[in-house]
Amino acid sequence: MAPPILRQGVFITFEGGEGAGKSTLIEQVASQLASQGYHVVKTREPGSTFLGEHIRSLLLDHSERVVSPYSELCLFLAARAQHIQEVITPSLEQRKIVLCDRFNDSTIAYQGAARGLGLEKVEHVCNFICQGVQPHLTLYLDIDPAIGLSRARGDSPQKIGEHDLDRIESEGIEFHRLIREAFREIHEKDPTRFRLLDASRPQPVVTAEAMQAIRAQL
Ligand code: Z5A
Repeated sequence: MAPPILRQGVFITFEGGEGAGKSTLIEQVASQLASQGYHVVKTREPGSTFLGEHIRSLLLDHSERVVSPYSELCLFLAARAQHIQEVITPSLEQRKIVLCDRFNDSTIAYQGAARGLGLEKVEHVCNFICQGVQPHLTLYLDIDPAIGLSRARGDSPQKIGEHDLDRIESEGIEFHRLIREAFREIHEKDPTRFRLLDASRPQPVVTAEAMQAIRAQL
């Protein structure tokens, strides 16, 4: 069977709090799309380029150093600018499906809301550095942060705080609640592009709903 031909590249991002199931979902979606003959690129932020992976380790390093929220924002954006130039734009030009773990909406939720830099200001700088590259579809995995954090560390919601987490994961539960509120606000403003999936359901159910949304986009 001939591989399906896309008229243009398709850029799909995956968003959610810690342990919502983004990486797992991307693996499932990528394998289903590849089995149907689509050319798929899996990528993530921060990371996926030489510069981006270095920035990732700086950002997630769990040391006692205090990082300015503005420095944090600039580093995430630096990784993104490089990622767009090296990976996202070339893949879209080759009419591939790009599946990206986190993008601008994470920056708006984490730095804009939870770090308090302001949702609109952060959205504005994100748009500036992206130069028109925006996701066609975003699948937001919505989950109670207590459940997400416990999934991320593979234990029960009662044990929060007992594990060795990275610098951002180890913020308190209130920080993670602000992130969820911000994601929900983005969904309310733009429900067509920013699709909310209830991530508390079993993984195959979440994947089936994600695939339905993706098929509609293709
Ligand atoms: N960050 C930021 O602040 N600003 C930005 O602009 C960007 C990022 C781009 C990136 O770390 C960090 O950077 C992140 C946001 C911040 N904060 N932190 N920390 P990361 O990429 O390493 O972390 P993450 O994106 O949060 O990934 P994660 O914790 O690995 O979560 P996930 O990918 O959503 O979950 P998962 O690995 O697919 O699943 C977690 C576990 O749950 C795993 O055992 C699965 O088998 C299980 N799972 C998955 N789905 C289900 C369902 N449906 N039911 C039950 N169990 C499930």
